[in-house]
Amino acid sequence: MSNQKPDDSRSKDTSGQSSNDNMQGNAGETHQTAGGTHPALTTNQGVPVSDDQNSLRAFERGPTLLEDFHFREKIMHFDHERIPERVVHARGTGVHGTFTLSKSLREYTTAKLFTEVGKETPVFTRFSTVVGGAGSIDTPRDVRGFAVKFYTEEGNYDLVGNNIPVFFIQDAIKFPDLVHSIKMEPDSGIPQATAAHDTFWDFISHTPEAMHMIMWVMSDRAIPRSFRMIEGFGVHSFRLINESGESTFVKFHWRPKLGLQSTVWDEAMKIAGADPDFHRRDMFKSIQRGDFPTWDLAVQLFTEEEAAEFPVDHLDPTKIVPEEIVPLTVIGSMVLDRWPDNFFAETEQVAFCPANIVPGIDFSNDPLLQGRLFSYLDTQLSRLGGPNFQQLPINAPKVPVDNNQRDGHMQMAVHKGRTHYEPQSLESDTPLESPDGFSSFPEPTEAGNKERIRAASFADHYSQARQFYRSQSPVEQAHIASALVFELSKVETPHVRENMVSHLINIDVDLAKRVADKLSIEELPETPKSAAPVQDLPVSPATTLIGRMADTLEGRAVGILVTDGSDASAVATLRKTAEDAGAVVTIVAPKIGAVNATGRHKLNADVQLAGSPSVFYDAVAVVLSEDGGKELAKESAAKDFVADAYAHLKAIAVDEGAQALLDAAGVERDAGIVDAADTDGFLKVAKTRQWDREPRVRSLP
Ligand code: HDE
Repeated sequence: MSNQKPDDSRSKDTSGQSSNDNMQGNAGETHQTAGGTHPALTTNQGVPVSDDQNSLRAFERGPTLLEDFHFREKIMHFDHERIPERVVHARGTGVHGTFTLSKSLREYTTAKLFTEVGKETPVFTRFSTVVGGAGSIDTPRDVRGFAVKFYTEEGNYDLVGNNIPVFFIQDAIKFPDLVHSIKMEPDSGIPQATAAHDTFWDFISHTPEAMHMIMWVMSDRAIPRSFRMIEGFGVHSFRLINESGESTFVKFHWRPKLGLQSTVWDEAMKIAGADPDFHRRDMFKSIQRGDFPTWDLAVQLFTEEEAAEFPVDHLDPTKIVPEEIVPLTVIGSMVLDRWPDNFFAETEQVAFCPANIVPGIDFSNDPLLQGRLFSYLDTQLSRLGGPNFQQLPINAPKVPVDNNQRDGHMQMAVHKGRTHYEPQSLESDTPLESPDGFSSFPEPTEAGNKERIRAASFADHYSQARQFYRSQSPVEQAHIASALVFELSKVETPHVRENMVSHLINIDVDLAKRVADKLSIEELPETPKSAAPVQDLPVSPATTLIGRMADTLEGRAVGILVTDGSDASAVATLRKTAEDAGAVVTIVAPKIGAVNATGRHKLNADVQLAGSPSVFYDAVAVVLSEDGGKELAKESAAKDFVADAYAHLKAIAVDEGAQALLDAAGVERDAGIVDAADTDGFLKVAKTRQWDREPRVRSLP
């Protein structure tokens, strides 16, 4: 056998010299390489390592020796790099930022973050999907988590919300069932990150209280365009407690400055393949370019007496308190402006808990909230491996922590002193309770029987589902119907589909008929008896999404498709117009780098066409020479680029050369397709979706 080794400059040769010999040295020393100055590589004991390329061998082609402590330590650490992912909300994206108060709630609360106008509180916000695993796609139809940790001067306050203001169930005891039904089925392990399968709809069809949430989840709110364009809701009612000890109920709302925006379903599915990290990347890039997403924080405030007049029980988390009944008051805004230094240390290890509240805020008796107060603390124990996870930098409050809790797995503090109990008389500087510390609101309680019970005031499961559906625009109603058809058509068991349709009858007969028709259910099934009369509540325009879109290109993306021969000045004008309107412009071409445009101009193509479909953009332009148009008309990626932009209701600016491509893609001109030279016209249509086009591109139920 030959002693020859592959020519690998990083492998150690038989002369005994390491390629990194110039990096040998003592801990604390530094070394120069082409890449700059580097500290010495050490073991976890701080011992400098001389060779990190080769394990220790008995002889040149012999076995590896167990005494190689550096190898064992390195592999041992690697073997344990993963921690259990979150049982729900596993896939998430976290960003640091600041909350600034603009209106004092002093009348209602003593919590300093909500009373001192101008006060800036650091925050860490994590957005997530609920169903999929940590490595799953960003754009499934799903609820988005919207969890904010406020590092206040009175300790950490977590507002752990979602982008939908209600929830599937009324009692936390049903949460494991809900989640078991929606996650992949346990025998097959499929499907990932979607509710579109039998077990979820089976569970839901036996859970009428979920119907209101189902309307929201089937709406376009569940397929957002960007985390930067979602609302956030605390969902439950909480209490604010003022200096006199008086309580006011509060519901929290986050409202994005960029307005709401969704994708269309076909687009969301295609994004999933083209860029599974679509939302994470969108957030990362916008922070990188200094385009910091901002939300207003608004509150709905009401008293116990006012709540008694609501048509629904505000303690029921399957209900909203419509903004039309209790308007929103904006009290401050949150700007997210700093990407974490390390994904694992921060986004993965952050531990939110709705029980983390500060003096001046308290819980309501919402039974879902009450269950959550236990669950989050409990789940962190297995996810983060012990009771000291609060000491991790991302979880640690920015104020001193001082108590008599000691020891435990991975204790980071070195506690001093002799006593860790109280009361005691041996030491002086030990922590004591303070009168201004957190105290629970002394809510007067009604006497009653201790029993497993659902309040009678929670019995109306359909009225707000109906209210939501009827509040939507015709386009949005069609999307709800079509989402239900999509989901239920993935359900293989006929009676589950029928049971679901039977609930829809109680919500809106027309909706039930539209869905039944597409599922070939010829006769509407019998309607389940509603436990409470279904009310025709007044519509709530605040619940629509299209009505909450901002008429802007700010924070949006425009893709311009070019190839050799494209008109450089037309591209430059379009680019400037879109950028001046706040959009990020990307030049897409069959190859990256320089494209030979007209007038011997070179156009710098940012991305390659095959890897950059039009689903990445909110509006597109196609600027091609006649030859370029004919050439691209043969490319399926180019045809998909325009056909998808058209099908996804996007504005398209085109020049004459683009016509051959439009023809090949079967795209017919309409009001959303404008001349590339008409920049004002393009801006106008690019700021929205071409809803009128939809009936021409897909048959909606
Ligand atoms: Fe959660 N939820 N949840 N949830 N939830 C978790 O805690 C739970 C609910 C929400 O970015 C878990 O740390 C129960 C409503 C968000 O890290 C777990 C119930 C709302 C996140 C848990 C609910 C939420 C979670 C899993 C029914 C909106 C992600 C990992 C009573 C108001 C936080 C973890 C992050 C995470 C339990 C319902 C929001 C298991 C028992 C309603 C945003 O503790």
